[in-house]
Amino acid sequence: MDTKFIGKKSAAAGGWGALKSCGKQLLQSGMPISGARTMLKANQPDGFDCPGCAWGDPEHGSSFEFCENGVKAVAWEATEKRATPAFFAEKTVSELRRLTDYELELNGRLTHPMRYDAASDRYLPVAWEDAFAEIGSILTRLDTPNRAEFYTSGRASNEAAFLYQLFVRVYGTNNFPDCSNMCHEASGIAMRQAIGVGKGTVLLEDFEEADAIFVIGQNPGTNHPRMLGDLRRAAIRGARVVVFNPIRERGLERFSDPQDKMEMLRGGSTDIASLYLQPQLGGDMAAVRGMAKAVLAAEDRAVAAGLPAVLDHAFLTEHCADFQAYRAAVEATGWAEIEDQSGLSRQEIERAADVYITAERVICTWAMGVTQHLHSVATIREIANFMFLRGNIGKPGAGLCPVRGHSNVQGDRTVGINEKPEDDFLDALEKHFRFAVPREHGHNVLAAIGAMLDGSAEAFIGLGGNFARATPDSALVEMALRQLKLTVHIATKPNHSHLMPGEAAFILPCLGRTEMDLNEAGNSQLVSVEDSMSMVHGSAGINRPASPHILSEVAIIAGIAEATVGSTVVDWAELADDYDLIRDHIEATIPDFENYNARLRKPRGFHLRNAARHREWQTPTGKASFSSEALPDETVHQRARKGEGGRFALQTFRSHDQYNTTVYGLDDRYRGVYGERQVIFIHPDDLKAMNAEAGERIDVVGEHDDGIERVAEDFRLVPYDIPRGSIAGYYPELNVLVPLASAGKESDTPTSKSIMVSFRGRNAA
Ligand SMILES: Nc1nc2c(c(=O)[nH]1)N[C@H]1C(S)=C(S)[C@@H](COP(=O)(O)OP(=O)(O)OC[C@H]3O[C@@H](n4cnc5c(=O)[nH]c(N)nc54)[C@H](O)[C@@H]3O)O[C@H]1N2
Ligand SMILES: Nc1nc2c(c(=O)[nH]1)N[C@H]1C(S)=C(S)[C@@H](COP(=O)(O)OP(=O)(O)OC[C@H]3O[C@@H](n4cnc5c(=O)[nH]c(N)nc54)[C@H](O)[C@@H]3O)O[C@H]1N2
Ligand SMILES: [Mo]
Repeated sequence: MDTKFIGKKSAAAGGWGALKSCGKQLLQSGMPISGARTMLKANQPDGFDCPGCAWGDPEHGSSFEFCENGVKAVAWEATEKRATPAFFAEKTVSELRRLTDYELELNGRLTHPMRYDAASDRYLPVAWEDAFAEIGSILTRLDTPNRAEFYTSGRASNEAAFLYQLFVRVYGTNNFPDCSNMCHEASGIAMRQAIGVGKGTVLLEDFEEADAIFVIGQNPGTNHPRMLGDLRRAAIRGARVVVFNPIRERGLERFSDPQDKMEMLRGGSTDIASLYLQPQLGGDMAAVRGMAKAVLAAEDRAVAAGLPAVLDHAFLTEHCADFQAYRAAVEATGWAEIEDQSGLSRQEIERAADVYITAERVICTWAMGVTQHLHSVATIREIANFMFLRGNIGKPGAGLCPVRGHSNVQGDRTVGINEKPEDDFLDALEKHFRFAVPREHGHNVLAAIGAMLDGSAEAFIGLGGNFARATPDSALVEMALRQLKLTVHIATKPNHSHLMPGEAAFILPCLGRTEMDLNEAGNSQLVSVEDSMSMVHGSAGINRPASPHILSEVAIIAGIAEATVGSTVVDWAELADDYDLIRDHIEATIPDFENYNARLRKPRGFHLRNAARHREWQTPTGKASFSSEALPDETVHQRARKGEGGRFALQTFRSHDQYNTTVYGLDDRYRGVYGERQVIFIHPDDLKAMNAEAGERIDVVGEHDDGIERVAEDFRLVPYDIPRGSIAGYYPELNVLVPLASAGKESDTPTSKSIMVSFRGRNAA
């Protein structure tokens, strides 16, 4: 393979490159002085929760855990640059729309509440009271509350999210489209079916005891850098790390821990993966089924030879339902089908199964490479099946670990951001607050877009996030937002969603996690968040607010609520002035939050009980349930390979210099791409087969057959170590190619990792 364009393989992830990059980020973000002080308070008992990712914090959180991308997330929020009313006066909204995400981002923090003025096509400052009054008056005048959509991005604290869902339900709807719908929705659904709990079953400590860790469809080097520290420590003590990823991600190969002084001085690094397998896109269910087949075959051999069993029979008998049906399904799946669909050889899959069989304690982690496909729920059920075989749930050092994205996406769900709420929760709200809670299930992200497009939704309120850029079919969503009666964005920085104003449109600037949140009496307010390991802990900012004119998320929600539903059911102002009172309400309506206010103030917070971790199965069968689905008829990769050729299976992922739709910079250091984002990673032989040169520019054309033309223009082809037929490029630039009509079975998640495309020469058109 021509390795010229492939990122230099000798260097490890992390290390001096990471430190250098941090210095650069601090300078570019405009916060070099206060920066260092702010960093020292990230994820500390008396500091704020890092807004970067949802990985857990270590037991003794006293020494600062260094994380390059945490530094970026913090620096970008704590920037000294400001998007003031003068910034909005200078350009029309149409002009601002021409800026890239990166150019828009560079303008820094919002400082004033703004209202769109259609006559001048500009956002102008507005008084908070006027904004609240107008929003309230439009919302109350809608025919039904179901004509409004209330979006949440996963950064909102438990307190803000609880207050938000309370307001929306008092108002009268369950329309809660949420970033989770595009993220780990499939994990929650599959795990609830399999083990009765929609959350991961491991704690950080389990990583210290696991004999093997399977990392499927995830790039922690970029997206969860602190997880690499845990993988590295595991690798050093001899645990085996098995990776399934079509792309060779550098962080999963080798990692040099900036925390380890000796390693840094020696210029050394630690090998992370002991086995690195590169399946085709969407091939994981087949790969895991193959491993299960190998485990069952090993059991048969053991029985025949009179050797100790490979399966955990005690666990299977006492704790599991439907094992025999699963066994039959595995036997019915042939190796030819498994090899074809996974893109891996039987031998490779058997090697991975050997690691599993020889390990007493196994953890399996996964993220978007698993959840953003058509058959994600079935794949995660298959992962659970595989883990049941040797009882790898509910014992130390073992378990399921979906690695969450946004720092509080898990907490937001816990406190009620859910378009399909459980009856128990609604009953508790009704009893505690004494109002008629809406029972009809509401809209998720795709349903909300559908309702906006067909005119049945008229208002959009966004608690954070960048709805227009994070969702599929960008052009359609832009149109959908612009035809609404009302758009409201509660945000820290300007983004493209703000530039798609409805008839009445507001940008309401809020405090970020790093900033002090003071109440009327001048007392600092604490918020709380829940990480991927279900640890709930406090977070209090230390920086001065970006502007004296901005409010906390809680205060903004309370303002809108009061103007919309009044204060008879809930005294919003009182809650906004003392978050302890909000937590009292959470404690009164949601299980396992006993003594919330006291436990929250303990250094590491507290753990929300996970029944499956204790081998209590809250499933319909009362057991850990095997599923016995057949493999998908065809994956996107198998479909792309058929026909005349020239079709590819595209996945959209993150570069090293972005946080979702927030683009910090134009480099993707670990993949060797600098100064650009319009690239497509492709196997060198695929390049040759289509007579293309490395570096050639092409248009990427969507091949979803619904008659809609989707084109992403002007991308550069970059040869890369990726399976033939699979290609990759960055979100959100490629969201124009993600079809709204393609969604995961049961999860309804856009299939951002399996998009059928072809190329068109730049000169051909
Ligand atoms: N710095 C930073 N941190 C972040 C984020 C960020 O944007 N920047 N985003 C946050 C959020 S919201 C989330 S959800 C997480 C996302 O964390 P990740 O899930 O790591 O995010 P992606 O960049 O989408 O990477 C997907 C990985 O899955 C692989 N993959 C794609 N398709 C397949 C497949 O079919 N099979 C297998 N086995 N692998 C596949 C890709 O090659 C890639 O390595 O990170 C969170 N943390
Ligand atoms: N093609 C493709 N599409 C995807 C994905 C993919 O892999 N491929 N990934 C999906 C995933 S996993 C996710 S989670 C979604 C993410 O979707 P979102 O959560 O909607 O997007 P973000 O980019 O995280 O939102 C960034 C904006 O949030 C605001 N913000 C930042 N901090 C705060 C804060 O503290 N408070 C408030 N109120 N606002 C704040 C800022 O204005 C910023 O512009 O995108 C999804 N879309
Ligand atoms: Mo996410």
